[in-house]
Amino acid sequence: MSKRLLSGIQPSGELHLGNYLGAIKQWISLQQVHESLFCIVDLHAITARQDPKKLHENIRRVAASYLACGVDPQESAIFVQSSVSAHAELAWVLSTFTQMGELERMTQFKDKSKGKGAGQINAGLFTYPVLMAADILLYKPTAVPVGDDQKQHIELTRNIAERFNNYYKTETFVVPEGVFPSSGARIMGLDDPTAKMSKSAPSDLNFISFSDDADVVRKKVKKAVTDSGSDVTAGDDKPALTNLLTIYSLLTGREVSDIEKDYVGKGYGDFKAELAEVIVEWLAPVQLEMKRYLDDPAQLDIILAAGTEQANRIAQVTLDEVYKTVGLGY
Ligand code: AQP
Repeated sequence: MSKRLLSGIQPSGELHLGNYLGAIKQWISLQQVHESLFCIVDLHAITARQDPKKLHENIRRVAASYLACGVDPQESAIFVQSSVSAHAELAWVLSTFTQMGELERMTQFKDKSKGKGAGQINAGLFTYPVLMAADILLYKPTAVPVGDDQKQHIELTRNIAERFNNYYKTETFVVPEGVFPSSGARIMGLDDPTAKMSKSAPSDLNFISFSDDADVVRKKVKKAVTDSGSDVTAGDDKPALTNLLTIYSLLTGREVSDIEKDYVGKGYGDFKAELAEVIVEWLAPVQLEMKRYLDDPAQLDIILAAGTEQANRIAQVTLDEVYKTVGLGY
C-alpha cells in the first residue's frame, strides 16, 4: 500500500461524539486503503495541566476507544506519542523553521490563551502546532484525516514542510493533505451551537462523552439548546437544530432532508427523544467493546507495543534523514 495515513487525538479527557464524527469515523473507512497510524498525542495533552494518574488512565481509554470504534489492530498501528521520541526531536528542528508570527496567528492558541496573561500561558501551548507538524511529517503521510478545527494547523504543517524542503533543496518531507469530512467536520456544543463540542468545555452539558450512560445521554440531549420556532429543520437561521440533525444524520446514514420529513407537525421534544435513542444505540456497543479492551490490559499492551514498534521504525528513518540533511551529529 503506497498511501499512508496519520491522525491522533489528545488524551486530555474522555473522547466525545465530535471526536468520533469529525475524526475517527473517517479513519475507519480510510484504514482499508491506507497504511494507517493512529496516535494518542499525550505530549500535546500536557499543554494543559493533567493529573498524572488520570492522564495515564486516559491514554489507555483513548486506545480502547479507537479499537472500540473500529480501528483494526491487524491493519493499523495504534501508538502513544511519547513512546516515539522522534516526535519531540523533530519538533525542535521544525521550530527553527517556524516563525513566531505564524504561531501567534493560530486561532486554537488564541482561543486557549484568551483572558490569560503571558505569565499564565505555557510555551508548549504556543509551540503546539510545531509538535503537531512533527507528528505528521515524521510519517510522510499522504492523508491526515481531522476535523475542521485543525485546518489551520495542517496548513502550517504544509508551509513548514515546503520551507524545509526548499531550503535544503530536498524532498525530505511529503507535503500532507488534510482530509475533512463533508459533514460533521465541526460538531457544535450541545449547550452552545456557536462553539465546537470540546473535551475541555466548562460544562458537561456541552458534549456526549464516550462514558455517558443512556440516562445521561437522554438528559444531555433533552437539555440541548434549540433555536426559536418549533420546526425540526436545518438552516443558517437554525444552528442548534442543524447541529442536532447533522448528528442524527451521521449516526444513521440518513439524509437530513429525509429526517426532517419524519418530524413535520411534530416538535423539538419528539425529535430530541429519538435523537437520544439514536446516540444511545451507537454508543452502547462502543462502550461494551471499550470495556472488553480495558478489562484485558495485557492485550492492550500487545497492541500498543506493536504499534509503537511500527511507528518507531518509520519515524527513526525520517529523523535520521532530517539530521543528515541539516548536518547534525558527528
Ligand atoms: N467538535 C468537533 N467536531 C468535529 N471534530 C472534532 N475534533 C475535536 N472536536 C471536534 C477532532 O477530533 C480530533 C482530535 O482532537 P484533539 O483531542 O486532539 O483536540 P481538539 O480538537 O482540541 O479536541 P477537543 O475535544 O476540543 O479537546 P480539548 O478540549 O482537550 O482541546 C481532531 O481531528 C479534531 O479536529
